[in-house]
This record gives sequence, structure tokens and C-alpha cells, in this order.
Amino acid sequence: KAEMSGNDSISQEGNGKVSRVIRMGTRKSQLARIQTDSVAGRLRELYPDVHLEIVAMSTIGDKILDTALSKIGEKSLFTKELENALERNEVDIVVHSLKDLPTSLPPGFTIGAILQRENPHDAVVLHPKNAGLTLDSLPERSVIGTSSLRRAAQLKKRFPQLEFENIRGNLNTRLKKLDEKDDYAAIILAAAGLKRMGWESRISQILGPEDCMYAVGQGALAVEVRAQDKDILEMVSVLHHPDTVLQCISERAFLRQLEGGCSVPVAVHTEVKGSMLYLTGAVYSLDGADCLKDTMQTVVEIDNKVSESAQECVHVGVTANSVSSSALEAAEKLGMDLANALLNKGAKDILTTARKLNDAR
Ligand code: DPM
Repeated sequence: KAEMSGNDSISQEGNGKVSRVIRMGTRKSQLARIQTDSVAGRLRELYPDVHLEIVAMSTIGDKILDTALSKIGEKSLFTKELENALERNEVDIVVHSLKDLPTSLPPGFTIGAILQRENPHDAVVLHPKNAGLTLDSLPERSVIGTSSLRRAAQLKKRFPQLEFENIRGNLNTRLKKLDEKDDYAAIILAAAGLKRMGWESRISQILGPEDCMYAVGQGALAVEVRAQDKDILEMVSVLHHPDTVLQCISERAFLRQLEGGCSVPVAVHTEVKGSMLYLTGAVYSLDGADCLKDTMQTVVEIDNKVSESAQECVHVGVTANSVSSSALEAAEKLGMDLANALLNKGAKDILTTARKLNDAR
């Protein structure tokens, strides 16, 4: 029988083995449930003796479905309630889309694992009546649904014949709004979310970097835990996917150095080739007319010199003691260097103007 006492919950199994009960917090949306279940599945394979429980809760972000994300402000919208539950020891692990986590986490929390990235690109989902068309061949003035400033800025520039309008709600709501009304010719969503929902067949076009670069952390899952909970940190650390960790640390360092959030148009593209990490980053005006973009690279040699657990190293909120410390440092420096290069060319002005215009809308 399971006996629970907050963080120290243990359960006594029939065979006399004692194992801890680990609780995973999740939002109630279908995507959040699927993402949490997939991490739970991995953990159950790795630790068959651990008892995992899933606790579902709704967050402010799930309740305010009619306002554009960029207008409600902070990213912590989706994460605050879950972090409160972590803090109160009601849950031990929370799974997020990495792109929804701010580059600075509140004190006491850390990302203990970043899993192998899904396809990080954005995808076009067409209204059924437009089957067979692409963003290039849709009729002029077709309305594309997205409330991402990043997507709108890039696509307005690239496809000036199209129009862009906000669409909010979770993935289920958005697909419904697309299919059952005549408001949108197509919507843009992350390929990763569509794939996880089992809706890959609705993807008519994947947008490459020349059309639309992705958001920082897009396509990767992150496991958030209490920074002091060494047992849980160690347990989840085996889920880290080293290449994804390095890519995402460089992306997050880039965004943090720009002081960007989800309310500014910032996009990235990263690749690991051999021991090289390449980062392309860009900032845009809201209409995409102004753009600053650059690519830099660094060596991320895996030297097996992992940081000692005594002096834990955290990079842009991520604890990854199982990954080479020199590679982590190089990745973080790459992001900062690229941001500084763009700031020197005037990125601050572009972002400040974008922020002001968006706030005034
Ligand atoms: C953030 C953005 C969006 C989400 C902004 C952006 C899209 C908002 C919109 C920070 N979070 O991407 O420029 O289109 O109005 C979100 C999705 C996923 C995680 C859904 C999506 C799933 C994919 C993933 C919402 N967060 O972007 O289609 O794991 O990256």
C-alpha cells in the first residue's frame, strides 16, 4: 500500500522493497498530458521500481484562451502554478515544452533534463478546402492564423501577399477554429506539437530556415525540478540528450542576452556537426522589414570532464552535470557572443520598438 507524506513519500511493496512515490505535475491540455506521459514512460522503463503518479492541473494560460500570448506578457503564465506545486512538494517533476520556459527560472527551480528534440520547425496546416496548396500558391490576401510575433514577422516579409491574424487556444481549439469556420486559410504550428498529438497527416508544409526560423527551445521537452532535490535531479539527468542540451543552451543564452521573451520576434536555427555547434539567430521588427541575422560557431568537444556535483553548474537554468562542462560553457558563450554581435548592430532598437508597438496594439 502506498503511504504518502509529501516529498518523502515511500511505498512498501508486497515483496518488502521500499520505493519512493514520484509525482509528476502536468497541465490539463491534451498536449501537456501526452508530453508528460511520454517522459513518465521513459522513467518507468529506466526505473521499474519507482512509483510514478501524474497530477493534472489547469493554469492561467489554459484559462485565458482569447488573448494573444504576446499580450498577456510573461511566459510563466503556463508554468507558475506548476512551480508553486513543486515548491510545496505536491509534485516532484514537471514536464514542459522547453520553449515555454523563461531563460531565467525563479530561484529554487532548475531544468534537470532536456530530451532529444523533435522536428524543431514550424508547419503549415491548411483549411481542408485548400488541400494541395502552399503558402506560395494560396490566393492573394488569404488569412493565415498565428499569434506568434516571430512567425508573423518572418512570414509577412517572405509572403507579402498573405495576411496574418491572431489565433489562440490549445492545439485542439485551433484546429477546430481552422476546420469549422471560414476565418483562416491556414494556420502555423510547431511540427513537434502536431506530431505528438498524432496529427502529422495535417502537416502540408514544413517551413525551412529560409522561410521561418524557429523559437528558442522549440521541439524539445524539459523536465523542471527543485534545484535542491539531488535524488530527483540525478534520476532525471539520464534523460538528457547531449546535442539537444548544447543547442538549446546556446539558443537560451542568445535570448537571455537579448533580454527577449515570448513577446518579441526572435528566432534561431542550430546544428551540431561533428564537434561543431552552429547557431543562427535573428531579431525582427513586427512586419519583418527590419531584420538582423548572423551565424556563429564554436567547438563543443566532449572531453568527459563533467562538472563535479559539489560545485554544480547551471547554464541558463539547465543543470546538466552529465554533459561535458567545457562544451556547456562553449555553447552558452556562443549564444551570448551572437547576441552581443546583433546588439552591436542595433538589435536593441528593433526589439524595443517591436515591444512598444505590440503593447500599444
Ligand atoms: C511560445 C510561442 C508559442 C507557444 C511563441 C512562438 C506559439 C504561440 C502561437 C513561446 N509558446 O513560437 O513564437 O502560435 O500563438 C507552444 C506550442 C508548443 C509549445 C504550440 C506551437 C508545442 C511545440 C514544442 C505555444 N509551446 O508553437 O505550435 O514543443 O515546441
